[in-house]
Amino acid sequence: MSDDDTTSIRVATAERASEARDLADRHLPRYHFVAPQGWLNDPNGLTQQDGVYHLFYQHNPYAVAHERVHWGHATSRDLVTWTDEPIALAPSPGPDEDGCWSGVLVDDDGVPTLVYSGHREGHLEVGCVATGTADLRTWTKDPANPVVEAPPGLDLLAFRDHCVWREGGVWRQIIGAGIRDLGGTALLFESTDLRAWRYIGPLAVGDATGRSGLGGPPDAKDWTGAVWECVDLFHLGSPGTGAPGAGGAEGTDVLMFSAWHFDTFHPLCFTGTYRGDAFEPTGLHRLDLGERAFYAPQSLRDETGRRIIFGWLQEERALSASITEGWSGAMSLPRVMSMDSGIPSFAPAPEVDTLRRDPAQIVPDTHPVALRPGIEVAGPMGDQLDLEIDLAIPAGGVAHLVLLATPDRAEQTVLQIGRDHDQMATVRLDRSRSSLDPTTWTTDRSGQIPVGADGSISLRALLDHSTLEVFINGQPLTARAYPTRTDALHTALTVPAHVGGQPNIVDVTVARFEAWRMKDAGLWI
Ligand code: DQQ
Repeated sequence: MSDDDTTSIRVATAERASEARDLADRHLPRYHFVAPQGWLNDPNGLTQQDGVYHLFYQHNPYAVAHERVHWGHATSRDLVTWTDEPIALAPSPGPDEDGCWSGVLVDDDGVPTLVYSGHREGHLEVGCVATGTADLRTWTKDPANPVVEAPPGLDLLAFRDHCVWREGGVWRQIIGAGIRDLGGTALLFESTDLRAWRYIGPLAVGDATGRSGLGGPPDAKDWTGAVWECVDLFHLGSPGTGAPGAGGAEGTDVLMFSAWHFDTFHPLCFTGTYRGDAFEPTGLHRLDLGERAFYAPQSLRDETGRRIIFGWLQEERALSASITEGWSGAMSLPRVMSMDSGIPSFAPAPEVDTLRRDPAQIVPDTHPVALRPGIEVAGPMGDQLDLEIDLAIPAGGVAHLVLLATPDRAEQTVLQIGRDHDQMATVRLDRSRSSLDPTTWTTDRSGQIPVGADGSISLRALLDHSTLEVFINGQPLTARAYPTRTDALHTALTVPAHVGGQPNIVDVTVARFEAWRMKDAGLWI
């Protein structure tokens, strides 16, 4: 963009920032990143440079609508407090005239370079590049755009989103796509200059039918989808750069993608081996049991070597409510990804703990409590909380974490954990009474989590107004809830008296229950 464009967008940024605070509603998260105003979706261009984290994101500053999407930009030194930066990319006449869609930032021998998808209504997206100043604040689109287009001869449903890395002296990238009647895919390309790209072939292909055993059928929570959005390939779990192809024998390669098809939105990953021009999957994993509430994740390897992931927390209420409030979409908290016995495992980055205040030991670890069916332990009041709970659930046992509840339970959001297998437990988020507002979504979210032989469950729940991020034995479940009553602030841990209509006779041990209120953080203007 020219200097004039940049200046006018900076002014607009300051104006929209101050308006944003006036527009805040009770459902606006206070310690998650939200855009200064308007629309936010995918995280983009994640990087850390000289200690500073850069979070770019899909953003419409002018309307609460997924239209004419820009790249917003924010910076942070601690991953939890963010400073608004000038808009990085805006649509302009040419291949991105209707939107600058998702992409990444790479260092091209000292030249910061964005690789992103140019969007024009009615066309498949095309790959574009823009180069930046050293402070990553001002970006110039390359006159050669588009630099990569869908390869001929493939019947593609979509072609967009980029993962770019340096390998063996050349650039490689995968672009998300979907091949009609086959499934989602990541198409592999190679280049010496980030401008001229040679198509190699599909790095991996999903199974839209779900009949091959690679993921479930179309209604399954691990269906690999018709299209893969936001593909991301990296090596996890060994020393080194974490770049694809740079991993040793230790650890695993990971191919992360968001499976999409009309009303299907869920993030998945394959673990396996990237070798030559192919990715051989050995395992398929759900990245979040909350499906669309944690969508389009992108990762970065930070300067300390951690694999950090952000995702887009989509709204789960009527768009009209978001329009009235003037904002839509939040960024997840930063999650650190690791492997635990062959399964991807996630935890909030420890930086999140710096937001804790007012600690409360509801059940100290020195005095565990055996909870009989029908008995409950009251937790803290609030909707801006961090809870840590250690439980031991014997076979057949069930525990409920109740959040955002009114005293009469007319509104409540209930996380149920049931030890229904030796080594697994089923987690289910019941939102049937989350809100008296009938336009909010009530769909259950559920899945299985690993449990040790002793039935121990380690649970962390981060509640920030309408956002809920829960981590249960390393498996995340993200959801949105929008209670209407001002007294929907109660929390409790309980063992239900009945399960599935039958009396429950199994006690659950609460080994520890600690809670904190959380400070405001997110975006500092
Ligand atoms: N969002 C972007 C696309 C991507 C989708 C457009 C995923 O590039 O495929 O805003 O949420």
